[in-house]
Amino acid sequence: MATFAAASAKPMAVIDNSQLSLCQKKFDGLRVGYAFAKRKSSSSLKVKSVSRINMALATDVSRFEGVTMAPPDPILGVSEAFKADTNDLKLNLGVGAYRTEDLQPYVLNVVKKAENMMLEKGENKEYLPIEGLAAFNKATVELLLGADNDATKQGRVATVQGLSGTGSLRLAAAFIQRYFPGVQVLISSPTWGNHKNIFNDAGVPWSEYRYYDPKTVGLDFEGMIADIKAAPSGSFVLLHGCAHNPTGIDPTPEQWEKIADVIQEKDLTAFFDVAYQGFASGSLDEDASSVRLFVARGMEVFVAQSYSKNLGLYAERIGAINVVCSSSDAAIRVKSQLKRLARPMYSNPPVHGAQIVANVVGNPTLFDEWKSEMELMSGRIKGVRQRLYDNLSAKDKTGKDWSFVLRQIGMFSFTGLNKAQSENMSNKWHIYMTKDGRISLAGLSLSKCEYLADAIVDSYYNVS
Ligand code: PGU
Repeated sequence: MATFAAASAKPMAVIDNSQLSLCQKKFDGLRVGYAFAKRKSSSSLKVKSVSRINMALATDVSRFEGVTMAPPDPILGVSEAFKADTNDLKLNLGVGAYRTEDLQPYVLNVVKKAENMMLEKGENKEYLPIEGLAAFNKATVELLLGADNDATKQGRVATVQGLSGTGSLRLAAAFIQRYFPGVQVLISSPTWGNHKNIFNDAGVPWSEYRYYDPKTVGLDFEGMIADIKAAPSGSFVLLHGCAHNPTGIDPTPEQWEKIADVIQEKDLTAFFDVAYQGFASGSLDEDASSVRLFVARGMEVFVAQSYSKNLGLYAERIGAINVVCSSSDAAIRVKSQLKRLARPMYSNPPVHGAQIVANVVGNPTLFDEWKSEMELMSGRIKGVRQRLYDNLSAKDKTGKDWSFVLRQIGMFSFTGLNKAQSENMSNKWHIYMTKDGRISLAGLSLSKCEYLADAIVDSYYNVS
């Protein structure tokens, strides 16, 4: 009774302990007060007292006492900290979201045009089928594998529209958990932080393969191959299709061939996460070459796609999960099960982003315009990369080689700053970044490069 007594001294006088414990057995938490009040209001207890009891129970005793405070998200939480900072110098290099040179969010012109087309057509807001918008699913698989791909023509690809990259990965993880229980997924060390959450929550065991070599600030290819070779046969291997997050280091085409060899020899299955198609090289086709190489070999693969970055549709939550199978029969069955998993999770996906993608990819004029806009975005990032490198080289009088900044690709640079140094960047310089030392160059402007270089050099040399 201690908790109830603490809630209010006065009303306790009218409740007898045995009555309450009886109630507690039947009803837990807040329902105790409600049920007790209902019963008592028809008998001896005064309504006034009852309502006070209810108040006491409802306000002071929570069913959620055992719920602990979750830590802020390591990536999205950075934006919250940035917003709370009132200093004019502040810079948000946390989340991988494209900004203009004025550091403003950017809505692509092709997206605006596609939305106008949708308005003119008077598109409705009916439910989509569970697998998503047919025109989107056709466009997305063609963008990924190429228009004339054999796997698509033979009906061997199960494509289901997903809630952007994250939702598509999560759906595939649920599929793995259901059909391959206990089978592990190998993920790169390091990787995008949410990968671990996704597999943890889906109940899929995971382990890491070596990827980043801090000594060379490059790919630990030997380590990667050795770890993949050592995986139990049947395991899934999560690979970043291009623009590896957070390192910005991708395997070369020759290395991709060797990775495919090992995966094939060891009877493993590749699971590609393609969140940056077009952002690594500026070319949609070139950035899909890793996936296309595996598919051309006839290998079965999972591919999660996202349109958050390349079409700037972050908030529309549009993406897809594709499972390339060795037969059309398998693809039909796999798709049916993906739909079955999606139905109780979110029923069916949102339509707006799907229509935008279908209109852009499916319209040759808009498609060409999109490619130019993407070159513009990736070109701006390459520009700030170069400027940052120039500034770092000029500011750092020790002669340290900062050329890794130029070799890394995509939205990010993996600076090599440790947790304490990254914290110094935020606390002293008001530059917000993830604690693993990653900065998003998509959130940097040419004019801020010098300030950033000062902050990096200070943090690198003056904080251990
Ligand atoms: N996969 C990778 C490798 C990613 O980097 C991201 C986004 C996603 C999937 C999922 O993106 P969707 O928006 O769900 O399509 N990573 C960004 C965005 C912030 C976040 O963590 O979600 C990032 O800054 O790392």
